[in-house]
Amino acid sequence: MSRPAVKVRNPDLIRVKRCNSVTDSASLDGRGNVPIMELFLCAPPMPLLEIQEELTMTNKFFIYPILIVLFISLGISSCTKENKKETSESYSIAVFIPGVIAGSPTYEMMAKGAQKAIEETKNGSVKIIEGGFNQGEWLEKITVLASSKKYDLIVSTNPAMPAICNEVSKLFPNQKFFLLDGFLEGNQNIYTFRYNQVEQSFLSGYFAGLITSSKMEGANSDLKIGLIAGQEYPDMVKAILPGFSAGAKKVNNQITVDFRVVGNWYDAEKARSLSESMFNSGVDIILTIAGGANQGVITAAKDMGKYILMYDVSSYDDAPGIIIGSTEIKQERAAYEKIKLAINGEMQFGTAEIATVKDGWISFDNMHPLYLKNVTRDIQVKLDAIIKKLISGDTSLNLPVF
Ligand code: RBF
Repeated sequence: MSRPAVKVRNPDLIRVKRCNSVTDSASLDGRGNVPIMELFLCAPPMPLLEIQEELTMTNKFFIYPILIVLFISLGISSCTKENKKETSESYSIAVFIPGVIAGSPTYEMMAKGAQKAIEETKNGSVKIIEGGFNQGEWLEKITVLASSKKYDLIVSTNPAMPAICNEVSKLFPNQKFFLLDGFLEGNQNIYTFRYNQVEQSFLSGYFAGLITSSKMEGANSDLKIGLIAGQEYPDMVKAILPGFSAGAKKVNNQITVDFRVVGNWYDAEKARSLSESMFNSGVDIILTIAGGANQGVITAAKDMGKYILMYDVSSYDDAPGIIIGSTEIKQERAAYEKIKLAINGEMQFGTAEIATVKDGWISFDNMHPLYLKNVTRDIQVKLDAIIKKLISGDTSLNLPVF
């Protein structure tokens, strides 16, 4: 892990290093300096005293008190250095994007939040790394980041990342991780922040149920709604799909969900053809959670005069009258606020937080002018009532742990 590199004014001091752990190049900062705290921790104070022997009596009079203060302050900072950074404003983050940013709202929001937190940190630095769509390479890429020991914190997002980072953590036990949209408890170097996606998809399903049961222009008489996912993964099949179905069935128990999987997070053409087939089979609204492939779903809905429901970030303006509903998660805020905590040494590593509607981390964008214009008033009123119940805590939905 990189530590605040305090510039050593007297290069001779570097010669006093005696501890093996500072002989490896990873312990040097980018300019080849040994971080002074590390120097202090590993080398006994003796060498500094040796240097003092050369000082004149007059100098000693002034220098000793300064050295004592320096020792005390370094001693205090070394005791707290594991988890506390308040002694220095230097902080270095690697943001690992498991995929690409373009087209993936949760990734974009994470990157923005991290940048904002670092902009407010004197001597802070952030490096954003796109890991690409080959998921088999992510473990290796995270390993490379951790082994560089350059980053105080590695930040990432998606439900697959906790297991990957847990593996890397075994090899690099000093590396800290902050993982959004994922869940892992008990690793003292990992803090996770997961959204209650049962609540989020329940809201989506309830809204889709109201639309398919309605007499709105794009709605037909079939009680069928759709969900397209980039990939089939535990959170999708055990939280999002069941929540979506439960929400719709709260409106009408006869409603069925047509669930399809693109197989990746970028193939818009495949997503378009899947959507076309779903709309042809009687689906009138699709919830799309497919990253860059969402564009294909939107194209099909535009061509066929059907409806789209977005997830995580509201984007009504991308297809007015077609995108008619959207949940939102406050991922940018979460990245920003939690990284600030980490910088201040207050992140609760080893714990896992669940973010809910009640706590304000998940919502439905029911104030957007295009929502208010395109969705009938009776549907708005019914949706508002459910949102209110989740906010007040009258209704809460359990997120399974798996
Ligand atoms: N969501 C995206 O928007 N883009 C992606 O590239 C993406 N890749 C994912 C890869 C894996 C292995 C998993 C488990 C999920 C991925 N997601 C992706 C889904 C994302 O993390 C999140 O669950 C959904 O966006 C719903 O909030």
